[in-house]
Amino acid sequence: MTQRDDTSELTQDSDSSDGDGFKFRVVLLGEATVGKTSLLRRYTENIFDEEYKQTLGTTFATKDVNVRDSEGGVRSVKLSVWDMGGQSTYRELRRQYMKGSSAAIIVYDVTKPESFMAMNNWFESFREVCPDSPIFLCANKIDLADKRMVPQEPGVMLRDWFQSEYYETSAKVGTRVTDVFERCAEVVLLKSITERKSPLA
Ligand SMILES: Nc1nc2c(ncn2[C@@H]2O[C@H](COP(=O)(O)OP(=O)(O)O)[C@@H](O)[C@H]2O)c(=O)[nH]1
Ligand SMILES: [Mg+2]
Repeated sequence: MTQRDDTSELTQDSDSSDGDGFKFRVVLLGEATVGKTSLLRRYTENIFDEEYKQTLGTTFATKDVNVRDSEGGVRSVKLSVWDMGGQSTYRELRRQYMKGSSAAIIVYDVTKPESFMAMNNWFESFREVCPDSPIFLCANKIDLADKRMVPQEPGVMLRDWFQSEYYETSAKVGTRVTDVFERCAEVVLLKSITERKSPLA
């Protein structure tokens, strides 16, 4: 896992490609303690830590994903997934962090209704900065079935409202974690190829 604690080069890390390789920036959003860092570590390192360590500064991890394109060829996609820490309360920092993102994964904790209630704020602040980038919702911590407070229905409503995709995940057990990131890589790749074939400008 590559980690970096400063945000000075954020915009240089945006959607770009060299040769056959595609590189995309994806941001993790959502309230503190919903499991953003845990989802990223489960995906990139396949580990889980019960102990909560607040994310200080902004970090990212990269991972190469092989994605099948619409012609049946396999493309290598480098995802750099950004994980923002507690400074997300500063609006300007948050905007800098989101700028140039090809997609967002917005996470809530199914045991914490307030994290679900905050989803619209995250959605709107992302949409302001990235009007066309796809969004993926993670209803996380589904392993805590007996503590679950937010059922599937409101999650599906949010999916329709945001025109996003919805995943019920557990960073602890690993449920659907790879699916979210790989589907995200696929969607951003296909979108990028389509836009390149028919540039709007
Ligand atoms: N049971 C359970 N705990 C989780 C899950 N994901 C994260 N946690 C725990 O929730 C706490 C906060 O997780 P963290 O990834 O640091 O949240 P962040 O603030 O959104 O980055 C930690 O104690 C994690 O161990 C999950 O899927 N299931
Ligand atoms: Mg964190």
